[in-house]
Formats: sequence, structure tokens, C-alpha cells
Amino acid sequence: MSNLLRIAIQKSGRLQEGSLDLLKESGLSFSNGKDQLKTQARNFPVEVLFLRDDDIPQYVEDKVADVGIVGENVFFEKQKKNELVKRLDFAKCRLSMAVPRSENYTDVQWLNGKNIATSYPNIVKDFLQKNNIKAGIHEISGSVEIAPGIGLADAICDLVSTGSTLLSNGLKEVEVVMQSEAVIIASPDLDIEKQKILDKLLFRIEAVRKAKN
Ligand code: PRT
Ligand code: ZN
Repeated sequence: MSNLLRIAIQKSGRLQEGSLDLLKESGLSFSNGKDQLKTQARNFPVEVLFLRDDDIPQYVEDKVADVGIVGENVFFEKQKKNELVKRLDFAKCRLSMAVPRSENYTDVQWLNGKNIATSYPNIVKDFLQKNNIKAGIHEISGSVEIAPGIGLADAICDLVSTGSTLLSNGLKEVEVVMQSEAVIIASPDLDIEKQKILDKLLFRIEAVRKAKN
């Protein structure tokens, strides 16, 4: 077993830059080369693995990585044995229900008996259960916003930040299911050495945050 803390971050996408910046601002330095699978910090016992964000919770549960940086939405959807260690204040968005603009949406009961397209079936299932609604869930992995227009679903549940994607697809946001931001997740039983490295890193992250405010 190596005494490096292995941190999984997104290989490319909306979380990648913020995740790397966070580590760099915390004083870690890396030899550059974005196309690699992993890289070791020069001055801190950390190794960074570059992965698809959706795969990170599983890698952390399997202890291939010790910690990971993912959107809270992915953390909750994947339902793995991971702990949410820290919210990071970037990649903020919300997971929302949206329906065609022409619909006369009154309240959440409108969803009863409808079909909802989403990439987040588990979170949607919980939301429907909490609100006592019976609706169909149609899982699709991308371009969820086109589903109502092509007759695949009555509503969607998808990530929103500015809302312009919904707007340009003739949809309106009607319910916020959850707020999300980038978070650090960790395996619940890290060994003492790795926990110490993580604590040191968290301390630095907090110091950077305080210095910014
Ligand atoms: O390839 P990989 O699987 O690693 O990446 P990915 O395509 O699954 O994820 P990516 O990079 O798109 O998003 C990673 C994470 O960023 C998400 O899980 C969220 O936690 C977070 N995030 C923050 C967002 C957004 N903001 C966001 N706006 N993820 C997606 N979007 C989408 C939104 O659904 C819409 O389609 O971006 C589009 C623009 O949004 P509007 O509302 O500004 O139009
Ligand atoms: Zn993804």
C-alpha cells in the first residue's frame, strides 16, 4: 500500500478546472500534461487520477481512489458507500423539473401519471416518493432537454445553471429538486496515514477559502 492519498477528479468537463485549481491553490504542484491518466504532486503526498465524473463514486467505494471531487448531484445519484466530506463552492447548479412552456403547471401534483426523462433516476424516484407522486421515469444519459419535444416524455429533470438551455428548448423550470455544487467525497474508512493527509489538505483548502473572503 502506498502512502499517497489518491484523489480522483474529472478528466474533462465542468469540474476539471475548478478541481485542479483547488489543489493548486492549496499549494500542490504538478508536472503538467493534461492527457495523462494520473499525476503525482511534487511537494505533497497526493496522486491525482483523471476519470469520468460518473465513475468516481464507484472508484472511491472500491478504494481505487481514496477521495474524489464530484457534483453533489452525482454523489447522491450513485448511492455508494462514500462520505460527503466538504462542499467546495464551485460548479453550482440545481437539479430541476421542467415542463413545456405551454403547459398549465400548477403544482407538483401535475406530475402524477406523467413520464419524466432524466439522467438522475434515483434522485427523481426519491423526490416523487416524498411528494406522493406516481410517475414514470425514463432514464436517458444525454440531451435530456429534447425529450418532451420529440414525444419521449412529458417533463424532464435535469441540471440547470443559467436556464438558457431550458429556454431554447421551449421548457420552463417548475420545481427545484436539489441544489448542487462540487464536493469532496471519501471512502468512510480511510487508514490513519491517508486520513492525516486528507486533514492537512482540508486545512489548506479552508485557509485558502478564508483568505479569499
Ligand atoms: O465526461 P464526464 O462524464 O466526466 O462529464 P459530464 O458531461 O457528465 O459532466 P459535465 O462536465 O457536463 O458536468 C459535471 C458537473 O458539473 C455536473 O455533474 C454538475 O454537478 C456540474 N454542473 C454545474 C453542471 C452545470 N453546472 C450545467 N449547467 N452540469 C451540467 N450543466 C448543463 C445543463 O444541464 C445544461 O444542459 O449545462 C447546460 C447549460 O446549462 P444552462 O442552464 O446554463 O443553460
Ligand atoms: Zn458524467
